[in-house]
Amino acid sequence: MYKFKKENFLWGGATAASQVEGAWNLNNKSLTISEMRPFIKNLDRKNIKDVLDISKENYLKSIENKDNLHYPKRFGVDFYHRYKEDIKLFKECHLGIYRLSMAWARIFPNGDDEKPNEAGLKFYRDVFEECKKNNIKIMVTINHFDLPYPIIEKYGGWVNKKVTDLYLKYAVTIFKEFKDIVDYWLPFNEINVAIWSGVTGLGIFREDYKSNKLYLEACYQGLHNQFYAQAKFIEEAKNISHEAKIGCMVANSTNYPLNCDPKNVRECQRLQQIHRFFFYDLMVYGSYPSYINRFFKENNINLEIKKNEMETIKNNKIDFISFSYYATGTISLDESDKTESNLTIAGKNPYLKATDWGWHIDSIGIRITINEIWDKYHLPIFISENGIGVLEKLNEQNTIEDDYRIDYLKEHMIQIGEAIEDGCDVFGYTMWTPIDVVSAGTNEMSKRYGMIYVDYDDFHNGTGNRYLKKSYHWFKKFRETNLL
Ligand code: BGP
Repeated sequence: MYKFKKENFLWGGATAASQVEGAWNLNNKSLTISEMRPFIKNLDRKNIKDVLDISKENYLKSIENKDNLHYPKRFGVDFYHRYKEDIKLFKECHLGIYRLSMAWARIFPNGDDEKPNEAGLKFYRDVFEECKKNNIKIMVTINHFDLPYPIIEKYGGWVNKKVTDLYLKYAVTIFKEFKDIVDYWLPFNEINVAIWSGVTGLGIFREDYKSNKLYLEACYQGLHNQFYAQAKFIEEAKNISHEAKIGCMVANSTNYPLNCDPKNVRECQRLQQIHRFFFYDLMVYGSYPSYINRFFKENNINLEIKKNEMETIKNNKIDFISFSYYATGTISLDESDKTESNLTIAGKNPYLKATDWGWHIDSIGIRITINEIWDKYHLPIFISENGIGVLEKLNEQNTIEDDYRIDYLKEHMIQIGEAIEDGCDVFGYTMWTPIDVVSAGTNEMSKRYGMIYVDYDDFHNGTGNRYLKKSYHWFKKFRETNLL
């Protein structure tokens, strides 16, 4: 038995609006980019390129949906109508914090509306009040992969600096409205995903650019605009309330060199800088690090970066670091076996087992990652996503004996405990996810992460009823005893 020693540690769960809410066109909400990706039958789970790289034409076809395809994120798990029941279940297993995202499209459906949509504000106020009634703290992700489509149609996504203004209007509106009830804020989910999927993170279509170079340039420009938007939001929020706690969120794709050949070690270092550390470095130190400037130069990437934007970035830094951690991969310059890994492709690791989606299971990696991030940045750390996706079916007792999930969570939680003993300041953890949700990457309902089972299939057939898995009872007991 392992005793988790840190007191007042925040244990909780995370979800995202487009993966749980449903009610995609109710009460004035507009369509979002995540609701324009269809469910793909006969999907190759170990190669999800086709799902991620759907064409602009297919995105646009979804608007009229003449082909009658199923768009899972339009339905989620109906949290919009069932949130009271879900929050009650969260409370009963002692979740102390709930990380959820707000849908921009519920608050400013067209992006440039003059006034916020009252129905959208009311929905989130009701949800937040329900959390507080149940003694659950709240962390809000302001934007989690669901840019309203009208903003893409009219402005072309984040490559356009005008979107920064629209975002600020939205972010500052909800901050003013909810600053007294929300405990922590994350301006963007997995900000680095933009470099793997411009459409997901930035609303930028590959087809709109004549070459790879121009597309890459647009993605980095969009990212710069997000860095500035985040810093400007921090500035405005702190002017309204000094107390505001605002962090970043990065998809922490830790990779190891495949072996000790220095060529591979160096390549691993280079890619980790570009894919991971660049984001933390910029958001913690407030300037573009030298290695990314070299990368821009070598790839002929020219960005429009204004002096006042860099000043704002320099002067308004994050209070804490948060990241998602699911899996690790390997890097090698030689041709090596590849596998899927949270929205990216990674080299295989012969020492690790993998899930049905090819994601390596690596609990020690979370301790390594926390130590690395703490040593480099010395800012408090919050693990904002961690969990395991599995194919599951209810048994005759209407439950699931998900010992593999208990093992996964337990091993990762022990390693977090060890990282804290190493001296790292980690203050909380929200598992992905307390309840089954639609998958961000593959749009499947059947890729289940929850401790609570939801009775919907990939086509949203089912009662939507909630059932408790074995892990739910295990987690509840852990919260009562601190024993793992
Ligand atoms: C992260 C996202 C989440 C979540 C998770 C699991 O990238 O922030 O939204 O879904 O990954 O990914 P998936 O749903 O593709 O298994």
